[in-house]
Amino acid sequence: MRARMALWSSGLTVELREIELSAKPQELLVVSPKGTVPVLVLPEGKVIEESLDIMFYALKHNDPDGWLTENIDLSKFWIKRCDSEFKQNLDRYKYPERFTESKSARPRGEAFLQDLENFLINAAGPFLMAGHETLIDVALFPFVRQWAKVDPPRFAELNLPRLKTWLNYHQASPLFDSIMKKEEIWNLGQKPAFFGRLSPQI
Ligand SMILES: N[C@@H](CCC(=O)N[C@@H](CS)C(=O)NCC(=O)O)C(=O)O
Repeated sequence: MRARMALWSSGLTVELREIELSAKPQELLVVSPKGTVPVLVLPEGKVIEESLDIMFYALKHNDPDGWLTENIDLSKFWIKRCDSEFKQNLDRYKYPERFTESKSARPRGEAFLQDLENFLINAAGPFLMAGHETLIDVALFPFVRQWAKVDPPRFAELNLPRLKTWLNYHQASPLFDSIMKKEEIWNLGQKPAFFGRLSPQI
């Protein structure tokens, strides 16, 4: 989701191959054996297989909304925390049956959410690092959204007013709306589907 948002913002257009994680096509595993999505294959064949790296690739190409302009090192630190410990807690909170220990996931994840709330308390405006949306907001928001959806009544009980406003802002944004369109599952031989806010240049 965050890779899509960065691609959309950058104005890059890519061929989109939507897959089902339960039926990963061989073509994906050939270019990226670890089998996670998203994966971006560049025209010269280089493969980018981490969503954050796709964000940087897109925004280094073009960053019209200034997502890379402020506090990048601090943003990277928090995104790393999100991608490691918060993501691990999210997986355990979402799928407790898949793990031997999952009880501590909720309090640990909620502590991370409280850290984000504190960030927003200290921030001048409704965004985490700057007076406008930047990389950290876009990179973290899909994970917070997933967390909130696991147990909505529990999330509603949490005293995180600024984080909830922040989450609602991103969920209601035209950018999020633009990238959430449902795509057909890709099949070899189909007419290419394109993704991007600008028309494909082919
Ligand atoms: N660190 C990776 C994580 C990507 C990831 O875990 N993606 C999930 C889908 S959101 C996935 O592909 N899971 C593989 C599976 O369920 O088989 C990234 O951000 O690109």
